[in-house]
Amino acid sequence: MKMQHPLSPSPIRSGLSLALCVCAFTLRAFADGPDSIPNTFAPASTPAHEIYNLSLFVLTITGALFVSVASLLTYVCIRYRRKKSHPINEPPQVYGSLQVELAWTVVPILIIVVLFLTTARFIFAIQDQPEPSDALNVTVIGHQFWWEFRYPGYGVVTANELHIPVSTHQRPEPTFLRLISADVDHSFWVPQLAGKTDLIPNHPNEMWMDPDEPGLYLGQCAQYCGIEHAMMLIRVYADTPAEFAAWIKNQQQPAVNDPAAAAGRRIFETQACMVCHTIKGTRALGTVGPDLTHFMSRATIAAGAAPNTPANLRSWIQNPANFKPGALMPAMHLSNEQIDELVAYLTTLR
Ligand code: HEC
Ligand SMILES: [Cu+2]
Repeated sequence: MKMQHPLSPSPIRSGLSLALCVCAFTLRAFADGPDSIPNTFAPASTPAHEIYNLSLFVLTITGALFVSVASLLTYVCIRYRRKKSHPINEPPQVYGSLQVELAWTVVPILIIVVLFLTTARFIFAIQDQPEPSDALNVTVIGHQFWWEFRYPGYGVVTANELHIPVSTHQRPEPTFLRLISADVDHSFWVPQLAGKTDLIPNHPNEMWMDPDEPGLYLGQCAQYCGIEHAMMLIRVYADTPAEFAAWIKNQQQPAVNDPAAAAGRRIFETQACMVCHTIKGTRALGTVGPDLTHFMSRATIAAGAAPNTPANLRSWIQNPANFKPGALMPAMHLSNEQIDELVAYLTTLR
C-alpha cells in the first residue's frame, strides 16, 4: 500500500507562508507615511533610531539563519523524497557524530551570546543617557483607559495628547518622562520615538525621547490593562519651539469663561462631572478623569476613541459606552437639553 507521509509538504508550505507574511508586513509598514500608523521602521528620535539599528542587525542574523535552514530543508525534502523507482530506500543510519553535535551546539550558543550582548549594550546605552539640566520633564500617569500628562515645571496638566518640543542638533531639547500608574500596569509605546516602557503602580520608570522632526507621532498602550486597553491611544505632537511655547502659554491659562455658556457650566458644576474632572477656574477639581480645562485643544475624545467633534462629544456625554464600552465614566442619564448645554459649554474650553 502506498502511503503519503502526512508531514512531508508542510515545512515548505509553512516556511513560504511565514516569508510571505513578513514581506506583506514590511511592505505595509513602509507604504504608509510616517504619521499614519505606529511604525518601528520609521524612527524619528534617538532611542528609536538605536532600536531600529538593533532590529536590522537582529533581522539580518535571524534572516540569514532562516534562509539557510529553509533552503537546506527544501533541498533535502526534494532531493531525498521517496521515489517510485525505489519504494524502499532506507538512507544510511548514522548514530552520533561528535563534530556535528558540537557544531550545532556551539554555533547557536555563539549566535545567542552575540545577540544578547548587542541588545544589552543598546538597552544600557539608552537607559544611561544622562538627563541634561534643561530637559523638559513630563510625568505620565496611566489610567484605565487614558493618559494623564503633567508638566511639573509649567504647572500644566493635560490628557492623551502629549506636546513636546522637537530636538535638533543646533537646539537639543530632549524630553524625559517619568512613568507611573494610578491603577494597573500599562505600557507607553510610541514606536517612532522610543521603546516600550511599563507604567507600574508604586514603581516609577523613566524614558526619554528627542523627536528630530515636527509632527504627530501615534502610539498605543502596549500592556493589556483591561477591557478598553485597545482604545488607549497616544498622540505625541513634536512642536517647533514657537508652537510649544504658545501651547504651554495657552494651557497655563484658566478655563475660558464664556457667559453665553454659563448654563452648561452650571450643570457641569452641579452634576457629578465636577467630582471626576478638573476645569481650572471653576468648582470642578476632580482627578478621576481627564483635566478638561483646555478640552478643545485636543483632536480626539477619550484617548483617541473618536475625533473631537460636537456630535461625538454629545454621544460621549449621553453614554460613554456609545463608542468606548467599558470606559470608567458613567452614563449620567441627563436630559437632551442638559446635554446640549454641556456640549455648548465644553466646546468653549479652548
Ligand atoms: C465617575 C467619574 C466621572 C464622572 C462622574 C464623569 N466623568 Fe467624564 N470621564 C471620566 C473618565 C474616567 C474619563 C476617561 C475615559 C476614557 O478615556 O477611558 C472621562 C472622559 C471625559 C471626557 C473626554 C475627555 C478627553 O479629553 O478625552 C469628557 C468630555 C467628559 N468626560 C465629560 C464629562 C461630563 C460632561 C460629565 C458630567 C455629565 C462627566 N464627564 C462625568 C470620569 C467621569
Ligand atoms: Cu493601558
